[in-house]
Amino acid sequence: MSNLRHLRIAFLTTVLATVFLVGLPLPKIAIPPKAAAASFNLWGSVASANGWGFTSSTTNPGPTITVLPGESVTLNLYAQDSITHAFCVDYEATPDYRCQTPTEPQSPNFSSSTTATTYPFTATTTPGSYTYFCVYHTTLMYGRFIVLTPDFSISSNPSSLTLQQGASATSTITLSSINSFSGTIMLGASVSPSGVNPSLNQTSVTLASGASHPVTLTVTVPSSAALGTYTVTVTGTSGSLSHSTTVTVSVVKPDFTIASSQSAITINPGSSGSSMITLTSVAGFSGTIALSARGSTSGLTGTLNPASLSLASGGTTTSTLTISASNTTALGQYPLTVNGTSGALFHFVSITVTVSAPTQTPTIPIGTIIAAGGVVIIASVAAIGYFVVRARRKPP
Ligand SMILES: [Cu+2]
Repeated sequence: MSNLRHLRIAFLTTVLATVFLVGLPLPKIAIPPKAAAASFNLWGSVASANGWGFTSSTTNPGPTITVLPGESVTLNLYAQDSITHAFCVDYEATPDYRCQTPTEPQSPNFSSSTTATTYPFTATTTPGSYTYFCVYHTTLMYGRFIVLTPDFSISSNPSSLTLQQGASATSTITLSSINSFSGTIMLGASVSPSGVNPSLNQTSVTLASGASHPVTLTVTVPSSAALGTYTVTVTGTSGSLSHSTTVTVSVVKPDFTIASSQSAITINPGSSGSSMITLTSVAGFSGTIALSARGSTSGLTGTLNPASLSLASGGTTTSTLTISASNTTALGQYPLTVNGTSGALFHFVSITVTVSAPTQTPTIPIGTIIAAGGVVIIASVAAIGYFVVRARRKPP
């Protein structure tokens, strides 16, 4: 009985612990960026062709080896000519072709054309363009050894903002490490011409090697700001490195546009045609727009259905324009204007209306009339002849 009770307690404890652990968010484990590592196969030769190669085909100077500062480099060394060589990087600005170990990395001797001699070393942390060479065949076997300069990039998304007076919006500024850059970047924002206010949620960012970091730029437009275009520049500085990105800010008045699906329409006197009128909100406009149509002659009328529309911010709405010409409208071309009014805002669109005579039924060509007449005559003669013959045959 006591055993069963213990089991029950153990079971409940396990269930409770599981429920508790599952409910907890997973701990966020920061994974450090993988240390940069590079591997090269390198062949050396002084027999048929002097120099070095990433394949058994060698040249002098050899191929350029490019690495990151402090990178772990592994060389798989082969002697294409089976002669003894040794690889070294000369870190002097002007190479002296002497390997000053341990500051200058020197590989073991290698002489096999089939089995690689593996040589791992760590590249200098000082960026620059250096020379590698064979310890035994110096100027017959050398090449460029480049240690890239760490840097960072800065970019904005979106790179342009359209705002009305009194509004604000954000753009994401992204800082990214290039060539194993790590360090602190100081950030600043400026605007030209002055009038809108940029602000950053961080003024310094510490980047790890290979990492990216977003910063939020908020642009606030005072209600008194002049309409126009402003350029916000965000500059990041780290030591001697400096990069910037821009965000273009357009300050506009809320407004609307008016358009017609047809710019020209042809109708007959006494009939009608139609076109679709489209209203579009610009820069956050919202409100009621009254529509009216006016023809340049009394015989032409335009009616809109609906004649009053409410337009939402960022929206589009349509109304059907019906154009009618009276029976007495003189033939010709007339402009017809559709006006849209909302408070002090006014826009219009013009449509060219052509009032033309209805198309006539085509007249029958004279040849057809003559031919038809001929058929009638022949048929009549034949009919008369038939009755005459029949009358004669019949006995009285
Ligand atoms: Cu050599």
